[in-house]
Amino acid sequence: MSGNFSAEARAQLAAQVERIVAATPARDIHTHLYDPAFGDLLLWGIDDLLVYHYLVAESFRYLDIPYEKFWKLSKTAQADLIWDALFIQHSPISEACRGVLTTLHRLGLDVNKRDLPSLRSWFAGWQPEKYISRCLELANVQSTCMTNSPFDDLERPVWERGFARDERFIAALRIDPLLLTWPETAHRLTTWGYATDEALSDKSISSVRRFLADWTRRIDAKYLMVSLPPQFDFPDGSVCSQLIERAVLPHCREFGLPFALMLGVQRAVNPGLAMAGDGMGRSNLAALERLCAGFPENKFLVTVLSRENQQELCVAARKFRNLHVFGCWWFTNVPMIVEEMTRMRLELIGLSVTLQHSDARVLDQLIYKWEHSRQIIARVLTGKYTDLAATGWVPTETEIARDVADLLGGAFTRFCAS
Ligand code: HDL
Ligand code: ZN
Repeated sequence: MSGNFSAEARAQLAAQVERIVAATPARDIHTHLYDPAFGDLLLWGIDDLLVYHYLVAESFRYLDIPYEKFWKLSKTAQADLIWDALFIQHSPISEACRGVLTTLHRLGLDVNKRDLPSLRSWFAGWQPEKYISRCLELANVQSTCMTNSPFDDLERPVWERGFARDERFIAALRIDPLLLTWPETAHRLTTWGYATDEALSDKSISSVRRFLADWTRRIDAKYLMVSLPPQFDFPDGSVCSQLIERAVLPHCREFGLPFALMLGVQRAVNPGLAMAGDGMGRSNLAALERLCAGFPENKFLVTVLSRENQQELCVAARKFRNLHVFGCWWFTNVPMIVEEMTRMRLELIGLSVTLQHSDARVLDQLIYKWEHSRQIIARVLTGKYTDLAATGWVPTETEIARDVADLLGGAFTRFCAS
């Protein structure tokens, strides 16, 4: 089949890749989901799907209700407003709207009825435990990494009480308040028994190290994570830089854990929108290169929010084997950019990348976020394998399955173990 890889052969290859991508379980390496032991912190069902902050932001483009009035409404009333604005008054063609419909459709519901009350009664019939398995099965997700913050007053007590873990929910230690709001965090650490002063004395640093070690062990964290603004630089003498260099990176080396950086989020550009009010900006990836070069014993898991940063990130990954690129984060998780990023990554860094994570906040979102991503990954991979076949190199079923497993979490697992 070299040279002229026939149209029929290409169609067979496309079907083969699509089947393998659909059948390969994914490891979802960043979500905001919770082990069922956290009770109501694990969001699921039609109303949580509708009040997802992506849809809140989009519905406010049509709603003239004051922000404060909206936030005082019940979740059901908020969902009613969003459903009417984004699904009834206008066709639900945005990625976040389409996602709700994909999820409902895959659950076997007839969205064409446009009947929100009947959708609600269907969800009322489910228990969380059973529904978790249903969603993971439909999404073909074998495990999800949570976003676990000791600074979250609702989450912390559950960890302190202890609970039997659901092994499908993996922990990741989120440390934004430590790096971004040090003065307040120093005070909180002191009240928790980690005596720190605002000045980053050696005593403070060792307290921070003890805090990180205690929580890493308590939750069995698989990596540490922080999201950073476009202005992030390293080193720049800031408290953030010093805490990274003197506490976080030594801790990660001691425990053999990656440090995950999510770069480019501009928090609260519109505070009235609450969680829906964050924006983005282009990051300075020279800071990342200095981290990777300066700390070759550390492992960096990185995703960036700006489309304009994606090529630089791929090139940085070509330079530093201690850098692992992951996911199409947040505002890049729309088909036109996912397709571009997926192709760019395969062409620039091959298979040593984790193409996607869901960032799901609502359990049922796993179904659409992975359905939409798998469609694109299969399409782009088919194109790349077709390019190979044109040289006479036709990938075998085993090779394709191996490659897809790598792209959907296998490469991440090896990177963490390296
Ligand atoms: O900081 C993060 O982890 C982001 O993913 C935010 O949680 C954001 O609100 C989000 O959910 N993006 O998908
Ligand atoms: Zn997230």
